[in-house]
Amino acid sequence: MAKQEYTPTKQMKFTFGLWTVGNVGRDPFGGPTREPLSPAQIVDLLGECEGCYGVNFHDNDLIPIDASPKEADLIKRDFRKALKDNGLVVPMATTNLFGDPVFKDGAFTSNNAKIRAYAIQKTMRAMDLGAEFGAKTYVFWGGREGVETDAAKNPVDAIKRFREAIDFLCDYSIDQGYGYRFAFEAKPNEPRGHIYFAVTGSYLALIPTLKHPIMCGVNPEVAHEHMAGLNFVHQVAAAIEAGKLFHIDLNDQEFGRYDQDFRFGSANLKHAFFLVKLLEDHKYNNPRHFDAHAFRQSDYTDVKAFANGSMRTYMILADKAKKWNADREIQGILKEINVNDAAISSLSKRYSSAGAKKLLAAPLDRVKLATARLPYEKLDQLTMEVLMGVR
Ligand code: GCO
Ligand code: MN
Ligand code: MN
Repeated sequence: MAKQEYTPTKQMKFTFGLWTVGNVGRDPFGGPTREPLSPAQIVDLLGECEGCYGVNFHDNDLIPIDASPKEADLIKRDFRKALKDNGLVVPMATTNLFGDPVFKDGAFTSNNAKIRAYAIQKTMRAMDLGAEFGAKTYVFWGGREGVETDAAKNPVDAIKRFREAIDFLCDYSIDQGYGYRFAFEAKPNEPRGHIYFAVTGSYLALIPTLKHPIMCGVNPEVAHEHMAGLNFVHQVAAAIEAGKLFHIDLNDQEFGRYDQDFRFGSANLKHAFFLVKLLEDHKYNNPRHFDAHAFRQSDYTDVKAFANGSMRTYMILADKAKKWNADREIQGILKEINVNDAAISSLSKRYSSAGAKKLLAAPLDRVKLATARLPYEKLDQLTMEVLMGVR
């Protein structure tokens, strides 16, 4: 592949959040290392990153929580102009239900009915704001929906309260004709000691119990499942198989560490490769959102390198996935390990009592079956060689 073919294209729907490239480098131990940029300036920065498709926001990334209506109008005007000037869209919006002290013990799952109502009210307003800019995906990340001690909250009530809020907000979206699809984002901890709906699978189990399951899906994030020590690719596969992968947060994370939000592909390249291969093989066509931020040491020129690098890594891995799929030796091994037998499959694929009887009588020799070759060392080495660029 020629070098310029790694250049990202709009068709890839690469997006960044205002809070990602606009991150000022604050951490729990130190203040900002970068001057804050206005939303319009962040859009200008992304406009300089070739192939970037869009920008997402929390309500308060765009409009500060205490802004006057007049201030809000000015910010929106500048933001809208920057979007137009830079040819960027807003595919996703979300609510900040974690930053303000009112949410210190949760939003939709708070023990206080007034705080739960305020969280729903704030989300309705944030949905109005997202719709104003054309967002069609609405993300729910329950950053404060959890506990440090289970003495504080009933975890069964928490699920019921969360469901109640989502059912209400689905109806609000329908009522307003917004056409949103809701995408739930799981995280096991940080900032809470324990967050409810800890993994993507928790939301996949919740969705069929909602009032409007069709409009609800998931927004898995690499780092969140890796924080829990899980295989992210398998979580995403479950979402794809259920038809629920509405959005994805791409970043990276060392296993067992704090929430690092590293540039996509920068920590676990092999996992990133299998993730990209999974998305590309299944023709994933929703936004590919980089929910990460540049190192605290970076200046804004380096932040652009971070944004360009995120997209470029994805493009390179997509090319590697193509190479893997086209590799004859790899395909030969896949053929060898995938043993097909139409006659036996016709008995085991769908139940019938006659078929079951035949299957019971089938001569399946376990000792012989166990001798089939599984050359996975070879297959994995070939995979690594594709990744290392020598094949
Ligand atoms: C995090 C989360 C957030 C969410 C965002 C959108 O770990 O802080 O990933 O960045 O993705 O709030 O809902
Ligand atoms: Mn995160
Ligand atoms: Mn995220």
